[in-house]
Amino acid sequence: MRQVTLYGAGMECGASQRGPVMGPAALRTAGIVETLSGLGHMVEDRGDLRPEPVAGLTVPGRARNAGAVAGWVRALKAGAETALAAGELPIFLGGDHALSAGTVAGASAHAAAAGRSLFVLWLDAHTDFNTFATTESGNLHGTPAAFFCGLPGFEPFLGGPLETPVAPERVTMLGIRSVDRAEHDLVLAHGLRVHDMREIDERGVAALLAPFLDEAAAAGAMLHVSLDVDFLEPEIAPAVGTTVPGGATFREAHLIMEMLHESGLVTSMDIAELNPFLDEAGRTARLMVDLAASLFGRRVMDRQTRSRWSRAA
Ligand code: HAR
Ligand code: MN
Ligand code: MN
Repeated sequence: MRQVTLYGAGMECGASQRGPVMGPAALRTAGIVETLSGLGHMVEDRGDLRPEPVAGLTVPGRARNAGAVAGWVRALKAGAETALAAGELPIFLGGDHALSAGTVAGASAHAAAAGRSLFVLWLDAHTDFNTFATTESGNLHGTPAAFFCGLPGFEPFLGGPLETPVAPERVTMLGIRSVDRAEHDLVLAHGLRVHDMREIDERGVAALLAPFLDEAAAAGAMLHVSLDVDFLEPEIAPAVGTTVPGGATFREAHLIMEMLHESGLVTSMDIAELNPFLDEAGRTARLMVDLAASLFGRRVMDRQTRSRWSRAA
């Protein structure tokens, strides 16, 4: 049983299309509170966070809505730190993926204060590793991973440098199939563990995820999971503004969630990029809630065999 708290983060200023503002409401309508409570957890919906007001912020390059994004990043960083310090397992309901600049920064600040390391599992079609200098679109939802890994140039987000960046070698990305040219070189140079869809095809998600979970367990680490709707194949998850064909299947995604549950390692989570304006009668919102259910312990059969993770919750 976990103390799960939900925080709406309906930002859309980092995205190219409008609609993610409705994401938190759609996840609530799809029954996220009832579903997680039904699995035996203590679940509390803390309502929607609001961005901090940020005035007169200017950034180099072509970044769009930088001041508004900065306001959300500051509020979300503080929100994540406060929730984790209170012993909660927060789930942040997006909202565009720029929200993770704040949530992961908050989680890493908390981990550092607690003397633990933070591992990050990034489930996405995109690496979201652009900087103000490399972004071609100017959409800041393409930048959060570069921000929380401490790449230079993001000082305007917090009004100073990020004090507790995440070590890039503790970031594993799965599902990747769309990376910009300059972003690609940055990802390689910084040593993130990026597993693209081809690697999933060849090796399977379990073989890619298991060693990462083993390492996080051995380190006594905290684990933040950031789930972007476009990680999934668009035919099963159409409600996202940046669909890319060839995504993770229903079972690949559920298997990841089931392994995460068995690991007992997850300490915070984002559900990002849901755009209900593009959904088909709520099916994507319901799928995201079902994936969260698998992460929080829903299963078909009790396992007869012991899993490799002894800390199973
Ligand atoms: N790489 C592209 C850009 O920076 C697309 C980024 C899209 N990101 C998201 N979240 N939708 O993953 O503009
Ligand atoms: Mn993303
Ligand atoms: Mn994406």
